[in-house]
Amino acid sequence: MKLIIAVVQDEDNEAAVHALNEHGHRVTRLATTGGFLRRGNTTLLMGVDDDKVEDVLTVLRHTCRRRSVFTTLVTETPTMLPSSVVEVEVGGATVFVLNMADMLHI
Ligand code: 2BA
Repeated sequence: MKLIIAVVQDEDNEAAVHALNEHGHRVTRLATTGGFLRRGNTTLLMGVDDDKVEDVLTVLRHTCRRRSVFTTLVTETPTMLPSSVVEVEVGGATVFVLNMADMLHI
């Protein structure tokens, strides 16, 4: 079995979870915050059989989009301007697939 941890953008969260449920996958959503942009994102936890991993990845590929985001970087380096606007490409999804020893419903 695998534990899939997927960080998705909040904008894609509803569509991704809906599609995952439609495909029979159980999902736990966590409200999280990206360390770089410091914006809200959503982390999905899914415990799945090995043969379901590819289906989960396919659903995420279809529901999670890449987006460009402009963000202000504040720097404390004296030689640089106090802040600068940069364009960052976010997503589709950042996915971690971990081996899972067991999954229990108690
Ligand atoms: P954030 O940390 O807010 O990062 C948002 C986007 O900013 C990233 O998109 C990436 O394009 C850019 N970025 C992140 N760190 C950067 C840096 N040091 N310099 C320049 N650009 C940087 P994604 O790669 O699609 O990541 C989306 C979100 O997924 C991240 O939000 C974070 O919450 C999570 N994530 C990504 N990689 C991760 C990792 N290796 N471990 C844990 N979480 C990760």
